[in-house]
Amino acid sequence: MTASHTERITAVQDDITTQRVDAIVNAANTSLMGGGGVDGAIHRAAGPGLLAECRTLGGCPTGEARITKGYDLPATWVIHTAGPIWHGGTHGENELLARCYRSCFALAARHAVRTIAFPAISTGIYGFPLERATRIAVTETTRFLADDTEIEEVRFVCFGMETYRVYQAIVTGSA
Ligand code: AR6
Repeated sequence: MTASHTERITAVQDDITTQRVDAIVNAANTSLMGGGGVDGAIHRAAGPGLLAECRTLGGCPTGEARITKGYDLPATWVIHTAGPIWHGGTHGENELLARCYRSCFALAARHAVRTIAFPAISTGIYGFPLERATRIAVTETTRFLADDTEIEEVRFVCFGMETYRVYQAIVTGSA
């Protein structure tokens, strides 16, 4: 029997590049050519094969996602998504961020992914307010899992204490 969708959502404070899951998500940019933050960390840990494959993809519009192999990472797959840059909240940022999560889940489903780890997309360099972004991440995940029986774990990997605190509160429903 499949665990209820809330039991399948976890939050940890860790580095996403070390996660032993079927797929990790990369908070990339529309070029898919690497960058700073979690994108830089993933490319460094995966090795040059990742960038070589990314070069063949022709970029990724904001809100969409693309999948590559994981190369030297413990994860089999990397799902790259381009989150929205925060421009004050009146430029469709909420919907674009929600679309990132939906696009990632759609690709995960097509590749028989059972365990998937997400970073806090758009909340670093792109400046999306953390609590607002976390609510969107958890809402979209809960919606997806309500109709899905294949995914066993959606792990939110938080890079700092503050991010972890916010995710933990929202995932457990105490905020
Ligand atoms: N593991 C998990 N989370 C991490 C890691 C890590 N190793 N490193 C950073 N984070 P950001 P964005 C967290 O800036 O806001 C890049 O240049 C970080 O603390 O990586 O979507 C891309 O190429 C924050 O909580 O991504 C784009 O140009 C979260 O990951 C741009 O940054 C997201 O922060 C994307 O900006």
